[in-house]
This record gives sequence, structure tokens and C-alpha cells, in this order.
Amino acid sequence: DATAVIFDLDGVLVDTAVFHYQAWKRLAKQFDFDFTEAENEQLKGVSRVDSLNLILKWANKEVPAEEKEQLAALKNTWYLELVENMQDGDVLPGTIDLLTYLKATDKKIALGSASKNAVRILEKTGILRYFDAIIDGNAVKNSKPDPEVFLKAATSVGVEPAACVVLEDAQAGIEAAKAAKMQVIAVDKSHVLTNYDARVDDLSEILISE
Ligand code: B16
Ligand code: MG
Repeated sequence: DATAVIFDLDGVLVDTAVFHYQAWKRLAKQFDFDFTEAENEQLKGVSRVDSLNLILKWANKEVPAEEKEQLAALKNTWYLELVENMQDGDVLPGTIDLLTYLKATDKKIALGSASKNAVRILEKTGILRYFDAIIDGNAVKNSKPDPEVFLKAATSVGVEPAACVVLEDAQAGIEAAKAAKMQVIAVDKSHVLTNYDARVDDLSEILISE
């Protein structure tokens, strides 16, 4: 039977959380808010606009809608400057081996990410060619925990949800996968996630437990 593996991007395939952190911190400084790493943790898997709204709330700052758009665009410019420094092979442990194995065994490979920069990141790190379908922040109306991103990924590769395995590092993503009636493996070194079917520290553990 056809099976598919649907990958989240940030925190599963690549370590871009640190770039999001640096760019948000730089933005927060503009309104004298000291954005912390702990706060950044809460933005994992959260869309750009929702992330900005949370930061503004934590900073007790109200801004008009047009200014919000400018702030989000500025953060993204700074974020993309950091992404541009990424190199071929700048991926998390086990990524290339797992993608190679899935290709060799004829599994469908899809991306299900909240990021609107997903294609650029896959290109920069050299793993774009492995993907049969890419569903990212540009392709969905509803953010995780809504199942839309994963259901669209399953449809794109022609695989039933029940035959899809999702790899996720954020609680909202795990809830999205469960709502889509998929199996979900948490990529969670710090043991902070719940409601998954299996858990690994990183992708290098997946082939071992197969
Ligand atoms: P962008 P994922 C998410 O990626 C990140 O975890 C989250 O921190 C970020 O705000 C979101 O993408 C949107 O990213 O600003 O590039 O559109 O984990 O869903 O792959
Ligand atoms: Mg993630």
C-alpha cells in the first residue's frame, strides 16, 4: 500500500528556530521589549502573524494593522538574511539518511509546514529534490492545530490520511496530525510534548526503530 511521510520543517529537518529567535529579538528591541528564548519556544509551529501578535501582547504594545504588516515584513527580511547563510547539508541529524531511505523504498515524501519561506530553505539546504509535495504557509488558510496543512499534503501525494506518518516538533502540529487521523512521531529531545504515537530525539533514531 502507498504510504507517505509528512515532515514539518523548522525543528524537524532544519534548525531555523535560532534564526526566528534572532530576528524577533531584533524587532522586539525596536519597541524596547526584551524577547527571551523561553518566549521563542512558545512560537514553535506558530505562524508569522500569530507570532507577532503574541510578542506584541507580551510587550503590552498595541499597533494599528498597517504597522503590524510592516513589522512582520521587517522581521522576515532579517530572518531571510540569516537563511541566506545556510549551506547545502545544513540539516538536522538523520535527515539525509531518512529521506534517502524513504525514496529508495518508494514512500511518498511531503512537507507540511507553517512557514512561508519553506521552499527557499529546502533549496538552500539542498533537500528540495526529495519532496513529492510541498504544503506550506502559502498554501493554507488555517494554521496548526487545524489539520488543513496535513490533509492537503496527503491529497497532494494521493495517500489516505491513515497511511500518513507526520513528524513534528510542536504541540500544535501534533494536534493537527491527530485531527487529520494520522500517525504522529514527536521529534522532542526535551520530552515536553504529549499525545503522540511515538517519540524520538531526532530523525537519526527513526531508521533504527523501524
Ligand atoms: P515564516 P514549521 C514554523 O515552521 C516555525 O516553527 C515558526 O516559528 C514560524 O513562525 C512559522 O514557521 C512561520 O514561518 O515566518 O517563515 O512564514 O515548524 O511549521 O515548519
Ligand atoms: Mg516545527
